[in-house]
Parts: sequence; C-alpha cells; structure tokens
Amino acid sequence: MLDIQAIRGQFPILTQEVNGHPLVYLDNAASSQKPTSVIEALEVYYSRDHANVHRGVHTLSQRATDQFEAVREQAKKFINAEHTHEVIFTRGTTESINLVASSLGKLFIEEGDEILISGMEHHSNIVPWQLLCDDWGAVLKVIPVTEKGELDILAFDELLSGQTRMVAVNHVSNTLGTINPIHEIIEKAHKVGAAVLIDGAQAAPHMKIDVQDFDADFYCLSSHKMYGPTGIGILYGKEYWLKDMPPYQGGGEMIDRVSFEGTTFNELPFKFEAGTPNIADTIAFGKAIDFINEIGIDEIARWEGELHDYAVEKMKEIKGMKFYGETDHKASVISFLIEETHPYDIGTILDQLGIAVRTGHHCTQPLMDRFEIPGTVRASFAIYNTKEEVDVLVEGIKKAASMLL
Ligand code: C6P
Repeated sequence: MLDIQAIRGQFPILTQEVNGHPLVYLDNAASSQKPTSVIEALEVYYSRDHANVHRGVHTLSQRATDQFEAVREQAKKFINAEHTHEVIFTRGTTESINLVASSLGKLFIEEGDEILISGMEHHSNIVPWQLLCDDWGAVLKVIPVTEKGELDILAFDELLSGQTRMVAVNHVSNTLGTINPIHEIIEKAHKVGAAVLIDGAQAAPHMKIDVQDFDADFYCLSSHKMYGPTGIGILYGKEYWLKDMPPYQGGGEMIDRVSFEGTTFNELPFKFEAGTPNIADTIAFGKAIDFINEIGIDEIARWEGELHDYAVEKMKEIKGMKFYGETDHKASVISFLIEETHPYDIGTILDQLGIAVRTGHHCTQPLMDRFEIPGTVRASFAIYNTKEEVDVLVEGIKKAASMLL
C-alpha cells in the first residue's frame, strides 16, 4: 500500500500556499515537481564533485565522469536498451527529435520520400519533420484522429507505403492522454521498411518503457516530466541507426581527431554529444530514476489511474462538462471545456484558488483545429496527488463555471 503523504513529504514545493490556498499542483504533464533527493543531488555535486567530464585525469573530473556515466547505465536499464551506447543525453525530447530528423535527413531521405506523423503530435514532433521535408523534398503525411481521440488505424494502414521512411508518433498524447498502440504501429511500419520514432515524453513518467519489447528505432524522453531536472533528456536509438547517422552538432566531445584537412568522429554515444554536457542535471536525473524505481512504475500507474477515474466520475456531474480524449486507454491527463467558457478564464479562477492547471493549445495546435476549439483546460496527475486535491479541483471548476456562465 502506497503512503502518498510520505511521498508528498519528499516534495518541499508542495507545502506552500498560493493565493492564500494550499497549492494543488495539477500541471504535471507540463513539468513535474522534484523530490528532495534530486534537489540535494545538485547541491552535493556542485559543492563537492564538480569538474568537466571525460577530460581530466584528476580526481574531481574522474568523480564527475563516473557519476555522469553511471546515469547512462541507469537510463539504459530504465528503458531496457540493449547497449549503454544507445543512450544519448540531450536537452530533452525536443532536442532528441530534432537530432534524429536532422541527422537521418542527411543519411537517407530523398525527394518524394514520406514521413508519417499523427494529428495528435506535440509541435516538437511536427516542426522538425517539416524542416526535414523542406530540406530534402520529402512529403509529410498525417494519421487522422478520431472523435474519441484515438489514432485512426485504418487510415494509418492506408497511409503506410513503400515510400514511408519514418513514422513518428507519441506514445501518450499530452493533450488527450491517449495511450497509442505503439506495438502495432511499429510492427506495421517495419513491414514496409520504415523506421519509427516514439515521442515518449508523456509515457516515461507513467508506464514501463521497454524499447526492445516495443522494437522502437528511436525513443525520446525528458527528465523534467519524470521528477528530474530541466535541461536533460534522452534519445534512445538502435545501434543499427546511430552508427551510420552523421553527427548533429560539431565540437567538443564528439570528435576523434581534428585537423584542418578534416575531422573523424568519436564512437557512440559521444558522436552525438558535442560540447560540455549538462553534468549536474544528468546526475540529479539519476536520483529521479531512483525515485521512480523505488516506488515502482506499476504502482505509480495504478495510483494515477485511480486518481484519473475518481476525477472523471466527479467531473462528469458538472453541468456542461465536455471531455477531450475519451478512449479507454488513457494516462492520467484530463482535458476539458465547460460549454462556451474560455479555458484561460477557468484556469485563472482556478489559480486564484491555488490550483495549477494548464490552459490553451498545449503545443498541439493542429489537434485543436481538429476539434475546432481554441484550447482546453488540462489537469494532469503525478504520484504525489491525492483524492482530496481532486475534490478541491472539482469544487474549483464548479465555482468557475458558476461565475462564468
Ligand atoms: N509538453 C506540455 O505541457 P520538452 O519541452 O522537450 O521537454 O518536451 C516537449 C514535448 C514533446 N512531446 C510531448 C508529447 C510533450 O508533451 C512535450 C512537452 C509539455 O504538454 C510542455 S509544452
């Protein structure tokens, strides 16, 4: 049995009042809060161990390097990659996707090739592919989204062809909460010879990630949505692809030998890690992975699922409530509108009550266009949220609705 109060006790930020009310933090899909172990790791690192990594024979550099590389090993286990060198540190999901689109574009995209994304992608999994298409004359195709907020798999089957080079979809939609059938998508894409990139930003904090079981070619995630620091994330890539992909950026750690006649590149994973990396945040990210592992990802999923179902049952009773994303396969994200009220107005009233939710298009403008709405109000849960907080949210929404309608 989970002790949620004990877990909450590890998050100092949650003890404060906002606008005269106890903070109810329900914007976890944007970024989750950090446990003391993560915060302290940053302080310990900077007060005791800081030096540049992979560069010095001296003790501090060795210490920093050992801690930094230990997190790569931890991350490899967390996503069950086959090789440690298949884990590339990036600034986050956005940079991971840009790396793949930029590098793979140079490797094997030709005019007329097709890139398949979906109608529920975050802008970070749309724009890099548009840039690739502009650079190489490829064509962007989009899997439509159904009224319930699922991918239209029949349409996907029809869109896949021998011309498809890359399928890039999210594992979990940040706006709808939909868990996409990535096993099926990857299997079908591989049958036509396409590579698959999975944007796992919203999945990694909430469910077991096993890149070998998924058979994903690339998998991307961000530490800051997983109780870790901002500015650090992972690109997993199969060795099969990474070994042939050209570097993304030049300089620093990514070289083997530089002369004015030409440069040879370092081995994996360093070929893709130019410049001094984000050492401190990487080390603290390791503590965030420990935090998740100590509770257990299945326990986290179970509790968040319970909160989600409890919230939906109560919110359903609010007059004029309309949910966006109504599939049975959902993570703990609830997007909604109430009749004609504007999401910003609801969000502002909730903030006055100390409740943090996200409002707007959630960086998924094409999805908003699909539903012909300007945006939604989104409540998203993490392991430290409670049913009492759901009750506060529900009362807050009722109050906002009574003021606005
Ligand atoms: N979504 C949200 O409020 P970065 O910023 O690189 O860590 O993650 C980008 C990103 C990519 N894909 C998905 C599915 C995401 O949800 C996000 C980030 C936040 O929904 C901030 S816009």
